[in-house]
Amino acid sequence: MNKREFLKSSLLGVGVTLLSTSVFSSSIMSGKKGNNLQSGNLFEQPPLGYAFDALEPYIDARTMEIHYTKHHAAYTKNLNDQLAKLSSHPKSIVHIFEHITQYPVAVRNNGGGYYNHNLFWKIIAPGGSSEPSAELKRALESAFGSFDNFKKVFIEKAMGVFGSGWAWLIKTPSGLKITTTANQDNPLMETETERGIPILMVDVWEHAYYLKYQNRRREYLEAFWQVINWDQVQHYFQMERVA
Ligand code: MN3
Repeated sequence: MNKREFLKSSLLGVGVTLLSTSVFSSSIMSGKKGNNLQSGNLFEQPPLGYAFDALEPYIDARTMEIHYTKHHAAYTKNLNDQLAKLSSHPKSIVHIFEHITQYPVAVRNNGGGYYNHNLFWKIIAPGGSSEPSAELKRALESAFGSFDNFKKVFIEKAMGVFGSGWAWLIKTPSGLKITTTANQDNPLMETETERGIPILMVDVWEHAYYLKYQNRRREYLEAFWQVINWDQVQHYFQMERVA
C-alpha cells in the first residue's frame, strides 16, 4: 500500500466512524437536491456525554460549559449556515477537509472548529484508562524514545503554538508524529504538510483555559494530561486499520 492509498483508506476509516457522531438531516437522507439546507442542519453537535464539572479540578465546569455551549455550538451553527449557501452537498466532513481549498475560508474555520472539538471532548472524557495500552506505548517509544519524552515533546509543541491552534499526535505511514495547526485547521486538511490520523489532540486556544489558568498554558497542558482518556486514544489509534 503506498502512502496515498494508506491515507485514503485510513482517513475513510476515521471519517466513517467519526461521522457516526454527525447526523445527516432527513432532507439530506431523502436525497432532495439544491439549496434546501436552510431549514435543516447537515451536521449536529454531538452530546458532550458527561457533566460540565466532570473534569474538575483539572478543567473547570465554567470553561467546559462556555466552550461546549458557546464556542463549539457556534462553529457547528456557522458551518451549517455556510454549507446551506452551497449549491451541492459535501459527501462528508472528511471529504471537505481533503478538498478544503475549494471551500470558503469560513467553512475551513467552522468545519475545523466543529470537527476538532468532536474529537477533543472524547479525548478528555472521564472514565477511561489513565495510561496508554501496551501496544500504543510501544509505538510511542518507537517514535519518541520513551513515553516520558513523548509527553515532553507534545507539551513543548503545544507550548510553541503561537496564538490560537491545536497540537496533535497523528498516525502516518512512517509512524506516530506530533504536529501543530493554526486556528481550527487539522491534520486531515489538504493544506497541511504533515497529514495523518488524529489520535490525541489538545486545544490551545485561550478559550480552552483562560478562565482558570489565564496565561499559564503549561499548567493547563499538565492538567489536560491528567484527564486524557487513553481508551479513546487507543480507539483512534486502531481506527487506521479500518480499510
Ligand atoms: Mn476550542
